[in-house]
Amino acid sequence: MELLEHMESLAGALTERLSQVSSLPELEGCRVDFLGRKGRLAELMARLPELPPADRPAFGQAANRVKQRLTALIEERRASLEREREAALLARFDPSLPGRRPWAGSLHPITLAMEEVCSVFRGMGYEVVSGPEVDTDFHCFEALNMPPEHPARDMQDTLYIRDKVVLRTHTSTMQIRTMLQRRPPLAVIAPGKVYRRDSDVTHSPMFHQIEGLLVDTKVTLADLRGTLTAFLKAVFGEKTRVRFRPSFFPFTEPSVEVDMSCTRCGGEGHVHGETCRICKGSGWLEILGSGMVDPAVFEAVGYDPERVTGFAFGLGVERVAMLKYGISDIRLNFENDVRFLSQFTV
Ligand code: FA5
Repeated sequence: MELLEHMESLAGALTERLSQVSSLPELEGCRVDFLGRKGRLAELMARLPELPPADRPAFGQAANRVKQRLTALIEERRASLEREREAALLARFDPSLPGRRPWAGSLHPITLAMEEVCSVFRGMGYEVVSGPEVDTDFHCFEALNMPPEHPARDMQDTLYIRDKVVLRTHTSTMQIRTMLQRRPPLAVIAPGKVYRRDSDVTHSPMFHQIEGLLVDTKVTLADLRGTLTAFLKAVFGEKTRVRFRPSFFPFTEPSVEVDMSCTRCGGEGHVHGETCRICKGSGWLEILGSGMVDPAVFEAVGYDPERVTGFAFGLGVERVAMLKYGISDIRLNFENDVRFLSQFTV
């Protein structure tokens, strides 16, 4: 039975081939050659009809045996190739190397600055409040002493949702919302996002403000000065100098803008003989707007301006973060580049 002998010889042929196989893809080629649908075993099986019927059962049994043997040989070689591959990988692995630290997220510089400002005011007894970013014309302008034709509305490039509904341009909306909900005395700060049509290295269309409002009887401009000076020294250091300049906001009278000594040159205006690039040589940086709450605002919320007085202020959080951490371009805050973000820690 020549066919049977031929088949029995397959194991020997495979053993010989396997001794030359040195990789898993080569082994797969070898398996296809011997055991594949058009492989050597299948070819012999296809010749079964050539045999006399009496010989066919023995041939079929032999074929099964050979198939098992070939499969076993291939699996044996596969196991040894896998062991070799693992050993090669382990040979390159140095268990004495220090491990890699898992990457951990960090708080965003804006969040850090916001937290710091809020914690200073919490320490002074202020309560943190929040309100909607989409707000009405009434809360954003009208109740803040900016009636429809008021020229001060042009000071801010407003994004409208629809008629009389805006993306708030400042957190001063929270002055109105707070006073409509509560009776004095009150002291709140309101951090949050605000929106304006504005975009360059120091202006972003979405940015963060923190509004402060304190209302009681007998609140004076001296209280405002003391509070804001203490706040700026707490955030930027005891040596920080603060100055107050007359300004204008429709919702405060008098209004004052607050400057602090430059964080880079310490108020000198120059660093190593060169003009300071942060304050442009003036030694001062504008940091927030503030003032005594205008009597017209008290009237809009039903407070008696004869009985209560108060002060309000609003500061840009990006400004605080940029000065505190030395960030030169406001847009870095919004690009989500972890190489930038991971530099800031508490
Ligand atoms: C206001 O928004 C007033 N509501 C502040 C205020 C509150 C005054 C209470 C009086 C009483 P102003 O438009 O100046 O004011 O904005 C305040 C701060 O927001 C600025 O000093 C600046 O730091 C920041 N700011 C303004 N526009 C942008 C912008 N496009 N991108 C980033 N920060 C900005």
